[in-house]
Amino acid sequence: MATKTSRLTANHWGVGIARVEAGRIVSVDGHPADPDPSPINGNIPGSLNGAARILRPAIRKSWLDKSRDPVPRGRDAFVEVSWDRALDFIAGEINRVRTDHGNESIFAGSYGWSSAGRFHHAQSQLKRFLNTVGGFSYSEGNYSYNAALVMMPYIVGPFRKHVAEATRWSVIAKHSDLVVMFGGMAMRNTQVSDGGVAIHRMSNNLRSCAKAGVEFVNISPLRTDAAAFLNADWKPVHPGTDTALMLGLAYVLMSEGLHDLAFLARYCVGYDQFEAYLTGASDGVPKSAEWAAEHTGWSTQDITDLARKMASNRCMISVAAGVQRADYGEQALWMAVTLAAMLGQIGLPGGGYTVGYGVNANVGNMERLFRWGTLPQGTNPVTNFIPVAMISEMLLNPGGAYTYNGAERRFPDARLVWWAGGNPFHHHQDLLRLHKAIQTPETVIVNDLNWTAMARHADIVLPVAAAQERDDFGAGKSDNALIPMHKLAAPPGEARVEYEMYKDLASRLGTEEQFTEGRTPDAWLRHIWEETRAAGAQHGVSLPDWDTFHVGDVIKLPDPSPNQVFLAEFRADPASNPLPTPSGLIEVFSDTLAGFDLPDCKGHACFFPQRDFKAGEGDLFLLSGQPKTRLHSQLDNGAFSLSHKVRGREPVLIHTNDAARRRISDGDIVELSNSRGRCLAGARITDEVFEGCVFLWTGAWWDPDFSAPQARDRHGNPNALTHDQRTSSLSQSPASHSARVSLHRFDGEPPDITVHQPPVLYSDTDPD
Ligand SMILES: Nc1nc2c(c(=O)[nH]1)N[C@H]1C(S)=C(S)[C@@H](COP(=O)(O)OP(=O)(O)OC[C@H]3O[C@@H](n4cnc5c(=O)[nH]c(N)nc54)[C@H](O)[C@@H]3O)O[C@H]1N2
Ligand SMILES: Nc1nc2c(c(=O)[nH]1)N[C@H]1C(S)=C(S)[C@@H](COP(=O)(O)OP(=O)(O)OC[C@H]3O[C@@H](n4cnc5c(=O)[nH]c(N)nc54)[C@H](O)[C@@H]3O)O[C@H]1N2
Ligand SMILES: [Mo]
Repeated sequence: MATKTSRLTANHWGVGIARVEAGRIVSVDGHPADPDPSPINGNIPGSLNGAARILRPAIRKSWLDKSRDPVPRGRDAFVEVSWDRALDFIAGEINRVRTDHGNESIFAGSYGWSSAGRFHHAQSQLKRFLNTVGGFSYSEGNYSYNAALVMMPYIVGPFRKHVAEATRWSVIAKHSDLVVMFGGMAMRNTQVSDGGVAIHRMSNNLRSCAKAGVEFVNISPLRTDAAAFLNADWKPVHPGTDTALMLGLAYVLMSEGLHDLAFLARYCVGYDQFEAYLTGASDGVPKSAEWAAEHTGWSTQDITDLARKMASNRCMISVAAGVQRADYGEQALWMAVTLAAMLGQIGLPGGGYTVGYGVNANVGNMERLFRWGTLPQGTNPVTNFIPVAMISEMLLNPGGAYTYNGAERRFPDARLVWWAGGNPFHHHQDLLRLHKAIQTPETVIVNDLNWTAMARHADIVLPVAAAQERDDFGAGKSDNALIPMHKLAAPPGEARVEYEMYKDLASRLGTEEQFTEGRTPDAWLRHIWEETRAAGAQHGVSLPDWDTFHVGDVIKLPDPSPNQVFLAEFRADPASNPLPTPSGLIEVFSDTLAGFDLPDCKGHACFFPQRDFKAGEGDLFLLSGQPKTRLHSQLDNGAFSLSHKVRGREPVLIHTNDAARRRISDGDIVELSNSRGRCLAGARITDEVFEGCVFLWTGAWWDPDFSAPQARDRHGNPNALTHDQRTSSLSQSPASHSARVSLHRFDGEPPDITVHQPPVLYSDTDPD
């Protein structure tokens, strides 16, 4: 038992059981109890033992030399130094910046997924340490569903709570006739749940729906965004036009009297103001089926038919999280709520709307029973933060003004930037702009496992242990499993556990006792586990002691609400169970949002055409969803990720007709470009992508060739091409799905990929 289970590891994509030979991890397989384990585990051995692993602390050469003519960040060589030297530099920089400019000038939001593990969580460790030395500016929100986080509270209530309360798939199988999926429901994404997932339930739960005869409509540019066994009706829209389609559907409901006026009157406010927009009374443009057809590519008849079908069946409207990651992404969310309100099925089993099915393994499948123990981060005396997707904006406009969530705000003057557990050169848009923006701070520090593009933009690079190189436990944020995690191998080279490194740094700055509270990592794990046990006991769950748990198997707990129906209590009695909105009701019109008086988010859902489309950028829509072969950019140099590349480049899906017009064959290297940048990718020709769209997976490590036009990326990172304007001035969310590009075959000799090899490294003793 112990020999088998002592090789457990928890990853965001599932439990792994490792085979270790001569101190090295040679393979990681799924857990036998998992019906649908993720092959992403296959990336672990190659990446942890790969050439790109950071082995020693390193300092950017121009920074170390204090060069008057520095090589820009991201292009420079590095000098490997001792830990002592690196930590001395960092302690010196923290002291300099906080003395001369105040702690607000230390920016350490560090957005990113890092690794599973309750104790060794990279951001928590960094934040805890920095809080002992006066704090830091930070970031708020995420790249996943930020528009919902900011807007939903005004119109229905807190988004995260609502995702946890999503109607369960078992209820849909029993009660729904029809599921209309804006953005589909990509099975590839349900491999993942942050913090760890023990049982991948989505496939079986969706199969039950198919078996029960539930019909699915897949409104996504990718056919494969609906599992084949659902036999979904694939009816894509032009990207960015879901709101227009929903308006067309709403118009049909209204004009045929199919809307539920009793529901709108009892549970909503502001339908009349919205209707004035729908009919065109307020702006002269009726949002008719004909109008919607022009924008979306659907026929008038199809819009009319679907509206009637939705009204005459128990219908669940689903909006993929990714649909809001687009220009004016708030509007599709608000319009989905509005359309569902008009159908009047919100709060009924199998009816209403959900934003976020498919965004991870658990939505609609499972929820957490109680809160797990956690490493306390302490208190941050600095209060200034930025909306997470304004990173380039902040770096380029220190002290500058901006609008967010109805308030006028000011950027911090970030002099020292520290990133641990995230990769902005993966997650942010318009990477050439970010490359320029990140030249502005005085010092950039990055901790990572591998020489990612972000690590290459640092002045001080710290090599850290991977999740498989330290003891911990995993527990999904929304999955009910507790997973022992084992130190399966020693960190390579001089890589260290981050806690130990912060301890040494805190000792240099006089805060060691505050940081450690006298605990070793093992003592912290026991402490956090005892907190978890106590929380379990309050919920009637008896958990074993740490030593028993850590050598044992995964502990699975039941869903606290397996028959959950979203907003059922509100529907049953809205007076006793009001929504936490200003009116207590669903706000089809919001006085608060109207009062913000923003040009790009009004008092009700509106359609705005995409910016690139209006600006006449390239002739194809670029989509860039999550990759099935990895988590974002993590372990991109692992075997499973590499196995899907085309001649070393990230595959781009191109429709057969779009390829034929450009004389592109499957397996060709192609170049995608627009006014912001360009990249190479490997052509995969298919009828599974909507004609007029190209789909390039996210996560190929950015590999700019600074000798080529627009520093062409050799590898296929879509963020070489996306814009980094935000969804709107309300939520300032990322809008990565709204780029237009040109495409052609690349006939030159394709350059080698360099980013899976380390940068030029000198040793501290090298003369020069
Ligand atoms: N074009 C486009 N861009 C997108 C998206 C899109 O759809 N299209 N999606 C967006 C979304 S939804 C998201 S969530 C973001 C994701 O963006 P990120 O979360 O930034 O991406 P990851 O690749 O997960 O970055 C995690 C980094 O942490 C490192 N790491 C892992 N474990 C540890 C550790 O223990 N310590 C330290 N110090 N580092 C560690 C990994 O090596 C990796 O470099 O991307 C966004 N970007
Ligand atoms: N394997 C794997 N799984 C993951 C992740 C990963 O990196 N790898 N990342 C995780 C994270 S952090 C997140 S946030 C979730 C993301 O989960 P989602 O947000 O649900 O997924 P995406 O792949 O970003 O987008 C879903 C689909 O929306 C479609 N789409 C894009 N624009 C439009 C549009 O304008 N209209 C319509 N109708 N459809 C559109 C695209 O075709 C895309 O396939 O996935 C999680 N799961
Ligand atoms: Mo995400």
